[in-house]
Amino acid sequence: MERIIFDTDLAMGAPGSDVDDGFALALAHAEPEVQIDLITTVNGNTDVESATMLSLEVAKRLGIDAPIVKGAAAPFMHPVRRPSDETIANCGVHMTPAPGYAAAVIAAHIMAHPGEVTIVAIGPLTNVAAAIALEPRLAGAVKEIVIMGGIFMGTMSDSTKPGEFNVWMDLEAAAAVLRSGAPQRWVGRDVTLQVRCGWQVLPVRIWIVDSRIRRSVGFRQRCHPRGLLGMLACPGVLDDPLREAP
Ligand SMILES: [Ca+2]
Repeated sequence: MERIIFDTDLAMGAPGSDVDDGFALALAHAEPEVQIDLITTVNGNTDVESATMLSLEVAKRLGIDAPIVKGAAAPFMHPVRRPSDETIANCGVHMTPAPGYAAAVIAAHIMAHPGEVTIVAIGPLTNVAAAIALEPRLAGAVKEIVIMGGIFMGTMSDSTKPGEFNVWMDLEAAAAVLRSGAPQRWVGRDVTLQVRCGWQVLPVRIWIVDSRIRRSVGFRQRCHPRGLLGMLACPGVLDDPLREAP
């Protein structure tokens, strides 16, 4: 059994984002050999309040009972804090995350289970770097940190955001994780760009057909009506679910 902490900037179609984090969460939940111990949220593809609310909603719809703890609202050095998404705030979701702050809860959980828990980080690395700063022994106690981040053999097309988003969003946090000494596996866009999901791809069909996921997509469409149409018209790269690949 692979025990994981799932650290995410889950946005589920907030403007400028994809549904890949929600898909990744669903895949992790569906994998019998994966146990989700904890879900933590971070500012990134959306503001951390929206990411937390959407994570609570998606987890509820999928039947995931892991605690969800809110994390960093802004990167370390460059406060690119996403504005609160009022569209999501007005969707009528009123659930409360578990108490605590993500970095502290991550550090405490890793230290309580040394060598047993993998951190799967699919957003900016602010929470993970803060956890390492809070508890330097974490680097030797975490089983592995698996990261969707970076691009190693090429460049992105957007000159205003050189590199890959999760690293670009919080460079200092990414650097702190890199130099931490923790066992880590980076899966960059070099890899994820090679895997595109279209209608012909079976997992997407399962995703749409599965009633629980369909309801989550419906929620997304309710929040952002153009989002679902855009996704269907332009099947794209699902970066973060590739963290779940063996
Ligand atoms: Ca993400």
